[in-house]
Amino acid sequence: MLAIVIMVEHTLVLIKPDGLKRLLTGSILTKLAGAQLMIIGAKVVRVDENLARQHYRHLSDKPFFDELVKYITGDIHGEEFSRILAFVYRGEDAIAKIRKITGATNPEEADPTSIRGSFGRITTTGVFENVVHSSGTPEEAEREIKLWFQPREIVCNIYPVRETESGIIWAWPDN
Ligand code: IDP
Ligand code: MG
Repeated sequence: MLAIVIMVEHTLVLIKPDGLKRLLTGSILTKLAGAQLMIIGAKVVRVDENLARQHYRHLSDKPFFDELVKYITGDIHGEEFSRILAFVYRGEDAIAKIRKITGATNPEEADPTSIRGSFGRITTTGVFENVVHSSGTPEEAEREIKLWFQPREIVCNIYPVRETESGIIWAWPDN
């Protein structure tokens, strides 16, 4: 008998400050809906420098890192747009499906029908303002989801939790 294994995955999507400033939320969510996944977490977040540095810690040795932190905290786009929309998507093959719709990191190399290919740009300071973030691997997704969301903010139980005096937290935060 042939067994078919369906890999249900979770992935973090962020709409970055440029996406919000340019009123792209509706267009982005419409493109993401093409993946036919389920949204199980959603919120608006004011990103401080600590969260930005944690999120992009794998890039801390890059020459563009400080500009990247300014971009994600909204420093470049002004106080009103110092925020990000964060989503957790769930479903079969979710990571690859969302990455395809997101497009390549460099907006000039991204498929023109992808989100980054349609809406991204490279600033004069060299930052790839590519409108959205999406997790690249299951390990990255788990680290990022635990960084951006508390267990109670997600409507499914996706990772082990533990109870403390101050509430329910991730059992093994990996940040
Ligand atoms: P990803 O967002 O496609 O996963 P990463 O390598 O994880 O790509 O980089 C995170 C973010 O850092 C990118 O989305 C982009 O905003 C910025 N970035 C990455 N590489 C460069 C670069 O070479 N120049 C300028 N910005 C970059
Ligand atoms: Mg990445």
